[in-house]
Formats: sequence, structure tokens, C-alpha cells
Amino acid sequence: GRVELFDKQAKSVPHMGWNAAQTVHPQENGEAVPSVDDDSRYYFVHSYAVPYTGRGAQRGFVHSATRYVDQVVVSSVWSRNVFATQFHPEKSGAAGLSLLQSFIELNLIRPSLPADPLLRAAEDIRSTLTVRVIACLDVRANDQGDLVVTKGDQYDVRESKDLGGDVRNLGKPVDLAKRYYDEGADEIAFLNITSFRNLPFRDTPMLEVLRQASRSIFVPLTIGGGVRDSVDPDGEHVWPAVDVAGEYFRSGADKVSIGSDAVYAAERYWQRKAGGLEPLDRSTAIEQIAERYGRQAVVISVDPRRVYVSAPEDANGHHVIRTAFPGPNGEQFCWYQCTVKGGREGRDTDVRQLVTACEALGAGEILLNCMDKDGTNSGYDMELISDTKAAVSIPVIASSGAGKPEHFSDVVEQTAVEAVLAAGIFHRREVPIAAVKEHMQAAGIAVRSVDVDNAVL
Ligand code: 1PR
Repeated sequence: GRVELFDKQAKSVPHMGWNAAQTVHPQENGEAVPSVDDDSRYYFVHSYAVPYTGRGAQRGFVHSATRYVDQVVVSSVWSRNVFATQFHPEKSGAAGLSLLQSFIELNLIRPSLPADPLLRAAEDIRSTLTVRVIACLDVRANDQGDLVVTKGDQYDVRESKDLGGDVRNLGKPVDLAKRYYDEGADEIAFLNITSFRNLPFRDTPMLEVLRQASRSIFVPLTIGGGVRDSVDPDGEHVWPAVDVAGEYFRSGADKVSIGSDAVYAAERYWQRKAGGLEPLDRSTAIEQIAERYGRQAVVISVDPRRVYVSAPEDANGHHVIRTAFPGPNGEQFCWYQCTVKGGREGRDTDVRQLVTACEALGAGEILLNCMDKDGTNSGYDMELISDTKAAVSIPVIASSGAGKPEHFSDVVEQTAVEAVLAAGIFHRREVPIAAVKEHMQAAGIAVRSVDVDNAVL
């Protein structure tokens, strides 16, 4: 076969998310076949694939095929005692686990096929990619030193002074993550929100959270916080970001998200470009991690806030949008300023500059937060999200502001994001993940059905 890069004209690349794998030999049914079920969804994350033709040599080994918008690709192969998948059964919830179980328990030697089998035509492979629903857990140590899930209002995670001013405690990271897995989250993100203070390498409780979570949670895990080059407190050891990421991957993460360091990398990228230098020189964490682990493993977490201006010329050359929600002095325009260190410091970089540079540097996905919307329950910032989605061809996750199921369907319909994320409403049990998915489905948006078996397996 021939492996090809996906064409990104009509869709985002990588192909990232839950899609079906449709078996292509209609006559091959019964007990001793790998348990690939046409109605289940499996987790895919890849930029390259073998195009499915259903003809020629493919007839001897293709087991299932998958459509990604305008392209149909081989999603599993089976020949004699070799079975291999393009998707990740180990990250595909109950459906993936039953596939692995069938592989272990059944005697899966593929019998000889008829000389000229008729395979399902590529046109008959349906479009089945779902929109991912992601639960996000902001994690930090509270004042007693325990690692807790917390949640900010516009990034302020402390209770008001009259309530004691403590860090809000919404539960234990692994317990909460497991609950979300059981309830049908398609992905889970942990953000280590104070790691800019500590060396994440030394942050063994956070690594332990990942280790424990990945033992019982079989959907992709993203971890963010502190992915940057770091120096040991003794000042002697420099830990390259790619090693910090490696430690996270070895502890069970599938992707790392980069916040502050991505802003510095983007600034460097544009400075080099302006100076006539080659902007890609393998010096940034994004480039190094993407090169070693693949671009799908690098998520950029963006923490922007609105800066209102009366006229586009007042924005110091930044990418400006006309907003339907004017500023405090009636300003009709705004730009989105990137921040670092958990929103504590604003930079002279806008979101458009950040995401386009990061895509060029090798990032595989954008997690788009919004400080103005975080924790407000007032819905996503549609203007920010559609503007950003239009600027990149990698997947975008909408984040910040979800307050009710309609917010999720609205953002998908209006911006075509690949994934939706929420934190507060899930932590406070205001809206269950199942209710979000039911609502999206009723609105005609494809979602992975909530797998109640997850809890049992
Ligand atoms: O800069 O690479 O060390 O990464 C730090 C990471 O920690 C960044 O990804 C940054 O977004 C995150 N972070 C830092 N401080 C905070 C904070 O809240 N004080 N959390 C923080 C960001 C935003 C989202 C939240 C959504 C949805 N929190 O994670 O989950 O806004 O919330 P909602 O549904 O309740 O509205 P680095």
C-alpha cells in the first residue's frame, strides 16, 4: 500500500477524534473475527493513512475502512494472525477494550478469503466522525498542600475574602477524572495551573495523578503546565521541555499542552521572520516535541483576553475584529491579547499571531480558552473562536464559558470546532456530560454515545 498525508483543503489535519471503523468484507461475520463493530466509535489521531480503494491487493488484507470527510482510508488490516489498527483501541473506551479482548481470547487466524472477494465500495463508507466533548480539570496544591481540582472565575481560583480566600476545592483529580470517563467524556485534560512556579519534573504528585488516571481511564489524556526548558533549583541541571513532555508521556499522557512557552516561541518566530531569518530552527519546545513524538501530541493552550479599541489603527498592528459586544466605553473593535503565567502577564502578541506561528512550528491542536468568559457560564466567545478557527487548519477546541447544553451546540454550529470543553458546569454537577451529548445529538451533531459499559470494564 501507499501511505499518504491527508489533504487539508476540506478539513483539519490531523484527523483527531472518535470515528467509526466499518468492516469491508460483508461475508465475514461470526465469532472469530476481531470485534470491530460498525456502530462503535474508536479514537483516531493521525495525519497519514493508506487510502482505501477496496480493489487489487487491498482485498487480501483490509478489514475495515473509515471516512474522514472527503477521504476514505484503511482503518484496520488483518492477515493470517496479524491484526493492526490505525486507531487506538487502548484509548477507545469500552469499544476498544472489547476489541483487545477479542484479540486476546479468540483464535484470530484469518481464513483464506475467496479468490475474488467483493469489498464494500469506498462511496458506501459513511461519514461518522463525532465532535469531542472534553472535561478539563485545573489542578494545583491548595493551602494545605493537597493536590486538588480547582476552578477559577476569569482565572481567579480563590474564594472571596469573606468566604476565607482559600483555593476552591472541587475534588480529587483522579476521582473526578474517572467519574468523567464513566459518564462519557471523550477526552480528559489536566492543567497543572501553578507549574510555572515549580519544576514539573519534581512535581511527582502530578505525575502520580497521570499514572493512576491512565490505569483506569481509556480515553486520551492531555496534560498541561510547565512544558518549557527548566533549570533545577540548584542551578546546575537544565531540563529541556522535550524531556518534561517525555516524563508526562511516560506517566500516561497522550498529549501535552503548552501555554506560556508557546507565546514566547511565537514571538521568537515572528522576530526571526521580520529579521529575514529562517523562523523554524528546531529551537522551540513545539518543534522538538512534535519532531520526537508527533505533532498530534502537541496542544497549544491559549489564554487570551479582550483589549477594546475605538478604531483598528489603535491596536498597534494587531489583528482586530469588529465586535457585536462593545467595550466599556462603547468601543466597537477589539483584539485578543495573549497572556502568560496563567493570565498574570499580558504580551504584545495577539491570538492570530500565536496560532499561525504555532501551527507552522508543528503544533497539532489549539485549546482556545478565553479569560473574559472563563467560569461565567455565559456561553463561548463565538467571535474569538470563529476568527481563530478560520486562521488554522489544525483542530480547535472551544473552551471557557459553557453554562448550558445549548452553548455546546451553538459553538459547533457557528464555528465548526472539532471539540468542545467545559470545566465548572461538570465539576459542580450543574449539567451532566450525558445531557450535553443528548442535546447535541438532538441538534443533529454527531457525538459518541455515552458508553455505560465504561464503568463496568
Ligand atoms: O503556561 O504552559 O505552564 O500552562 C499553564 C496552563 O494552566 C495553561 O494551559 C493555562 O490555561 C492554565 N491556567 C493557568 N492558570 C489558570 C487559572 O485558571 N488560574 N487555567 C489556568 C485555565 C481555563 C480552562 C478552563 C476553561 C473552561 N483555565 O482550563 O477549564 O476556561 O472553564 P469553564 O467551563 O468553567 O468556563 P503553562
